[in-house]
Amino acid sequence: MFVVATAGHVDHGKSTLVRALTGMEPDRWAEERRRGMTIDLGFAWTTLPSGGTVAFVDVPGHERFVPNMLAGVGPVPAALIVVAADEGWMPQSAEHLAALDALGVAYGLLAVTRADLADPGPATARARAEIAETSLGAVPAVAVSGLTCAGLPQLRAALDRLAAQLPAPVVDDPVRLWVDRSFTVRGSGTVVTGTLGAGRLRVGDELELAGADEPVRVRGLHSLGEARPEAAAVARVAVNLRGTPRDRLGRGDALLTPGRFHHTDLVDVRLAGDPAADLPATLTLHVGSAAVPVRVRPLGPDTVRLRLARPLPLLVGDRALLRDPGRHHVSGGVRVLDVAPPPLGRRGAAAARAQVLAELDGRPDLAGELRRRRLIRAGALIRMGVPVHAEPVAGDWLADPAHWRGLGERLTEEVARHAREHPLEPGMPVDALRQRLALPDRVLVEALVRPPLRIHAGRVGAASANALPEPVALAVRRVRAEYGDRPFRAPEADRLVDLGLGPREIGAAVRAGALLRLADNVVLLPDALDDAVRVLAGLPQPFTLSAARQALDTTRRVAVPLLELLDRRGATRRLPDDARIVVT
Ligand SMILES: Nc1nc2c(ncn2[C@@H]2O[C@H](COP(=O)(O)OP(=O)(O)OP(=O)(O)O)[C@@H](O)[C@H]2O)c(=O)[nH]1
Ligand SMILES: [Mg+2]
Repeated sequence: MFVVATAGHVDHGKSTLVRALTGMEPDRWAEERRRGMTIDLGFAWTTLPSGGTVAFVDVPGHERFVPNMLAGVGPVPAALIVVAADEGWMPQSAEHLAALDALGVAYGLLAVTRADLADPGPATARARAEIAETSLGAVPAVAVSGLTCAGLPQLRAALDRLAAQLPAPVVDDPVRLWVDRSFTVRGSGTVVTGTLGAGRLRVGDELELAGADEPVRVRGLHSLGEARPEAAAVARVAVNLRGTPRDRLGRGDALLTPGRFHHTDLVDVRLAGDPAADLPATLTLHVGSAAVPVRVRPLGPDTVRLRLARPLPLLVGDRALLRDPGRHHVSGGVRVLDVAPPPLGRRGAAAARAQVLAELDGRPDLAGELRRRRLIRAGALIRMGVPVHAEPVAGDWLADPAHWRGLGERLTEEVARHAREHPLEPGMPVDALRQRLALPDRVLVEALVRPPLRIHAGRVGAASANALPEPVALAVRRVRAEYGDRPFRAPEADRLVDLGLGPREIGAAVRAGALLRLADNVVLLPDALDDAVRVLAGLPQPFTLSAARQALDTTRRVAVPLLELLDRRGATRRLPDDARIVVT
């Protein structure tokens, strides 16, 4: 299927032509038929000579209904421009064409209607000249009469050729279905319709609806008036939503593949064509089927920041148009450059931002995004419309390579500085590092730690065992030299002071495994435990505290806590009479 929107001045014969081509009535409302004028969008379809299907979105031509017209053409990439032979080029011919141009519509056909009433030549020449200046370029023209049906076979053939030119839809893309109509069907509930330009919908799918906390579920699907289990782009679809009240959504809302779109009320855009230095401060932004008031803040010569009155699911590269509803004037097309732009707080920030924007063209650019954002989750980029084809540095975090290298260097410096300032601590706490480097997630700190640094017990420090601060390491070496051959003699309190081993130093040495603490101010070298078990095993079993003290050649000050530690570790067992045995 391919979808074409009509365009053209009021009464030039758009609906008559659609009716003649399809046999269906595009003017759905009684009021439209009574007044002979289209007010809102109409939908009709027919089979072409090739066997393919064309669906029409028929738009109103009256200037009052231009917003409805824009909701119809927004999501549709091809246009059937209708000009009456007897009236020729008229104001809404021009305004509709300006809208198509602003949206960058590149595929179209010209039908010069009412050719039974006047020579179609002049109207055709003028219209083709006007159209040639726009994104549509040179388009084929067919003279027709909706009354006599003259020219309809040629128009059908031309539609077939147009269909063949259209780029193939991307059916793997996420769905963003702009709602153009919503209504209630008795017994089924809420139904919305739209033009599915990309992706695929299935009955049972869960979709996201902006502003709704809960996902909505596809209960039924219709396309071309028939129920279907699935519909792939391009298609006109009617979606029945389970359990969604009718007042929850309407024209301008979008049904989305969950998690794939960023809802934003702030975008930086490039103005197409003649950038208007005198752009009004408030305009209406039309994108998809949505129309949202925006405040315009000029940045560069052809770039502006738009503050939207409500958030929309926009992507980098989206085309939209700005219109001044008061003046009935399409101010121009825009291309979305950034859907999550930085705030402009500081002086000079706007000028700096303008320079950044000057480099952007609306094509998603991963390397550029990383350079500008430095650190961002892959999911956030995907939701902006930037495909991610880079390895995360940690979790789903992506980093600009230069920034990441810089962070690694800063981490090393911070750890070294921390070690100098807190020589007795076994490294810098991961969370302190995270704050210091202003990182949003501790997995990033963990990923930045490289040998010889390592993470141990929530701290980042040197990996080697001699990670002990030098004064403590020296003191431990002296203990070893002095007590190596009397391993169960612990230095007395005053000796510890001489050695420079206060409680904090002892704590550091114990954490590093360089000393063994039996009690306050009672420390041994760490191999003493195994040695003690060996000596005690050589005693007649069971043995008394006093026998142990003698065998170990030590004092009660050491022997009591040492045996208690051995008990706790299960190396010795204390019997009811206070004697012990070595557990083998
Ligand atoms: N003689 C003649 N009359 C036509 C032809 N096409 C349309 N008309 C008449 O022109 C009038 C307007 O036609 P519509 O098809 O309603 O025009 P429209 O472009 O859909 O108008 P809006 O939707 O209001 O913008 C009607 O009275 C039609 O009968 C044609 O090819 N020949
Ligand atoms: Mg009409």
